[in-house]
Amino acid sequence: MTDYTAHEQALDRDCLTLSRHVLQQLQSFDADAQDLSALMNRIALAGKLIARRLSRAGLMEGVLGFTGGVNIQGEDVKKMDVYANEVFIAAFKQSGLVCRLASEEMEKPYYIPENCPIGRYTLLYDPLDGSSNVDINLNVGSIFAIRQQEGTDLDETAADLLQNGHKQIAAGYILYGPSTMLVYSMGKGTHVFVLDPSLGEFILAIENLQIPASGPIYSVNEGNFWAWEEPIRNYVRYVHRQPGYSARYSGALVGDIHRILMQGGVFLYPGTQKNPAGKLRLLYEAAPIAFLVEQAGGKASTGTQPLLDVVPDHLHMRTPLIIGSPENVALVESFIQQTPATPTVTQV
Ligand code: AHM
Ligand code: MG
Repeated sequence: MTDYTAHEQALDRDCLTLSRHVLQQLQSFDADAQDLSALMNRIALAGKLIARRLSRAGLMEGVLGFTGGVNIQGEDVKKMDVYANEVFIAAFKQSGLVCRLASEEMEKPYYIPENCPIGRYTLLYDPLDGSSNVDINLNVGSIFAIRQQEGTDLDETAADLLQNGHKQIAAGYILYGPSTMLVYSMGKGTHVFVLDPSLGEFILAIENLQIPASGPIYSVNEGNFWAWEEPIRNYVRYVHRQPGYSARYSGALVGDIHRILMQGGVFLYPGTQKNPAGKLRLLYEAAPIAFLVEQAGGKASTGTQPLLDVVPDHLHMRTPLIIGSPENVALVESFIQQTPATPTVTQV
C-alpha cells in the first residue's frame, strides 16, 4: 500500500507539466485558456530545441562563433543568436496563436502571415541572452513575454506594443544551465519548471516561488565603476564596507537573476554618464524579468520609477534596471534618489 502511494505520488509529480499548470492557473478549459496553454507549450518547445543544440555545441560544425553580421543594437551577432531567433519563429508557424514576434535580433517585428489576423498574441523575446557565454560553455538564457495584440495593426507598425509592462499577460525565462529550467508567471505567482530530458517535458519543481525580502548578493559589472554616476558608485562603496555582501556576476542576465530569485539580493545594470539608459532593453529583457520578479514578491525599478510603469518610445528602447529583493532594491533607490535614509559613505 505504501509503495503504491509513493508510486502514485511520483506519477502525479511527473504529470505536473507546464501546459497542465497553465490551465490550472487560469482555472478554465475555455478557448482562451487552451490558447495560452498551447502558446506556453510552443515556448517550451523552442527552449528544448535551443537546449538540445547548446548541449552538443562543441561537437558540431557551424554552431559557435560569430556570423560576421551586426544586429540592430550594433552588437556582433553569434551563430547561436541567429539559430535561437529562428527557433522561436519556427515554433510559432502554423500555430494560429501569434501573429507577430519582436526580438532583440530583428529591427522590426516579424509577421507570420498564416497566423494573421487570427493570432491575437504577440511574443516579445530575447532568444539568447548573455550569448557571450555560449562559446565558453557557461549559462545563457531566453527571455519572453506575451502581450495581447491590440487593434488590427494593418500598417504593420506594431504601435500597440509601446505600452507599459503591466500589459504583459505572461512572462518568463528559460535558463540553459546544468539543467534547463523554465520560470514563468501569468500574474498569479512565479513558478519554476525543470526539463526532464528523459520525458522531454518541463515538470513543476517550485510553485509560488518567493524571493527573500533581502539577501547578500549584489550583481553588477563593476568594470563600469568609473563610467557610472556618483550615486551608484556610492552604493557600491557602501556594500564594500558592509560585512556579509557577496559579488556574483556571470554576464548573463537570466543566470544572475535566477540566483537573486532563489537566494535574495540585487541585480543592477544602471546607466552610465555616457549611456544614461544603460544596456538592457525594456520590452524583451527588463520588463519580462520585472514582471516575474514582482510576482515572486520582489521589486524592479529604473532607480527613479517602477520598471513596469515605463512606457517605451520605441521597440528597442533601453532602460536602467535595479531588481531583486525589495529591501535591497529600496536601498539602491535611496542612494539614487539621495533620500535621508541613504547610509553615509566615505569616498575612496
Ligand atoms: P545580450 O542580450 O546581447 O546578451 O546582452 C545582455 C546581457 C545580459 O545578459 C547581461 O546582464 C549583460 O548583457 C552583461 O553586459 P556587460 O557585459 O556589459 O556586463
Ligand atoms: Mg539580451
